Amino acid sequence: MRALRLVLGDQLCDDIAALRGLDPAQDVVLMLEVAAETTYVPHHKQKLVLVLSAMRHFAAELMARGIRVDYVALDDPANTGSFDGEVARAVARHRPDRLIATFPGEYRVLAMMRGWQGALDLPVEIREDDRFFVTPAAFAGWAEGRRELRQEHFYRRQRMATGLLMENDKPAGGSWNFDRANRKPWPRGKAPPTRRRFPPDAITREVMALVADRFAGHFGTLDEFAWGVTRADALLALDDFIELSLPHFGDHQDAMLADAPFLHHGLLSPYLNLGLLGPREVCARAVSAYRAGRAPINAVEGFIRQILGWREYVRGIYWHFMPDYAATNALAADEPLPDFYWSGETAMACVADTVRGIAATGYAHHIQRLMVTGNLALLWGVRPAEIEAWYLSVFVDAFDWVELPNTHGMAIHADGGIMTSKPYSASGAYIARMSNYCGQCRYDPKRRHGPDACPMTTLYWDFLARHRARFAAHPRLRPVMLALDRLPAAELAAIRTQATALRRRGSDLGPDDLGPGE
Ligand code: FAD
Ligand code: DLZ
Ligand code: SF4
Repeated sequence: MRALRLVLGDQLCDDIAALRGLDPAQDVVLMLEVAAETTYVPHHKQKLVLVLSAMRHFAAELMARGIRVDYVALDDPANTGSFDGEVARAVARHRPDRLIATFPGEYRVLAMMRGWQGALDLPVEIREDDRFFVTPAAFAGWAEGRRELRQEHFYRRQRMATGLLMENDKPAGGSWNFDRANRKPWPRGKAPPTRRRFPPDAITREVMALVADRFAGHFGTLDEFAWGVTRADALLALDDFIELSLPHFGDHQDAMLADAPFLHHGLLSPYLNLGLLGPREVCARAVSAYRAGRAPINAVEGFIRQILGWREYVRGIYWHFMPDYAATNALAADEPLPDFYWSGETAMACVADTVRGIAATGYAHHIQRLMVTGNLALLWGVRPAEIEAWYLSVFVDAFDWVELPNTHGMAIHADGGIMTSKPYSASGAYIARMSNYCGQCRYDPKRRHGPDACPMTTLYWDFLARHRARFAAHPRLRPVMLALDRLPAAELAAIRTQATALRRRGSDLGPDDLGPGE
């Protein structure tokens, strides 16, 4: 046996760097289900099923092609429960002359990998993860010497570098960004689309039984599990998006609709992040739809920007600034995460519906993540590590490299503006504009204080007041700061008292609002 080739749970693609040059006659592929990875945060049950079932399907596909796979299952009695322990056992079993891995998606795992060469007395090759358009080194080259980093600049450069949606060196459609056309709420009375889902097969059902038994206390339910778990499924999901939803993606990208977790978004992040789809092929399909006249420019540009712009930018930020990045807390946020993030027990209709949807599916779309749960955590002042652990747990697509910058930087501004220049703070007025939640809520999004005041609105004005000094000079926040200054002192005092009471209670619900026995 010569090379032992490690494939992690989010590296499930035939062309992953660690498999390149594989000699089926001599090499062994190593795949590890380990307890430490399943429990270091209380992952949603559907995330566990997705990752483990996709790993099992991928291993079976490799084996069917005559490749030797050493697959350590979670319930193997000899399983030591960690990557360190299982890599060491596999090296003792196979006595390879080298270990080949692909650059992982977490700083924590990279630190482990870097220890293996010394600990195992074996050459360890960590290959670049070239599924991404931009390497960490190339991002560092771009970031070097810039006064500030902004996604829009990075994105334009990537458009030029890749030629995606470019016509004679000019952006297709005459503009780099069509966001202004992309802020329409969901039309009143229009039913949400029926998106393609994937009924569990025998392997998935077996993993569901394992997860139900072993991880019963984890967040979320399994009844509606219907994520694809193979490349073939992921390709069908991509077809579904391109044909059914891409044409509407732009218009309704920011819209939220109660009881409808799936609108016209991609629903592709689980597949992209696991390796079942590649970002290049996904972008190519979207551009082909545009060229064929099957999707408008505002939709296709908006979608390409998410993948070529935001996805690559957040990964660049992660590897450029870790490990120090995670420890920053620019807004000195120090409140515990309210329980309703897990229970959904709140009278805030927007939050309750979002948490309910996540529990049932492991998914929420970007605006729910940013402007409902993220905005509330920002305004509430939740400790960064607690809200980050929540995001890493509850979404089926959550891996550290993408979850952390989105939460720490974009949502709660804990990085002090490294990733985005200003916080995405908003009052209930934004949610009222972009959703039908407020009509079903006991609160009034316009009220800043008093029994009917929307907690988002109360906390928004309190947030502006608390951070007035930091944000007063920001050009885009100047109008709201002026509005803050115009609030009568007594009203601002009432708002701040109410915000403090919410935080002290840890919920919008008082003891009288909870049902019997609670
Ligand atoms: P679409 O809206 O259809 O977008 C298409 C694709 O673009 C997505 O599949 C995704 O791969 C990519 N994309 C879009 N926005 C982003 C972004 N901001 N960062 C990175 N990629 C992006 N995305 C994750 O993949 N994993 C996470 O753990 C994650 N955590 C987030 C936490 C917060 C607080 C916020 C605000 C955003 C987070 N995102 C995360 C980004 C984004 O919300 C999801 O990628 C998106 O909602 C996935 O659904 P979709 O495939 O339907 O996306
Ligand atoms: C998220 C996850 C889970 C739940 N389980 C496993 C596992 O058993 N084996 C594995 O290889 N990977 C798992 N992962 C993904 C890892 O936690 C981690 O995010 C990636 O290895 C980083 O590249
Ligand atoms: Fe959310 Fe406030 Fe609207 Fe209620 S009124 S749904 S809490 S934004």
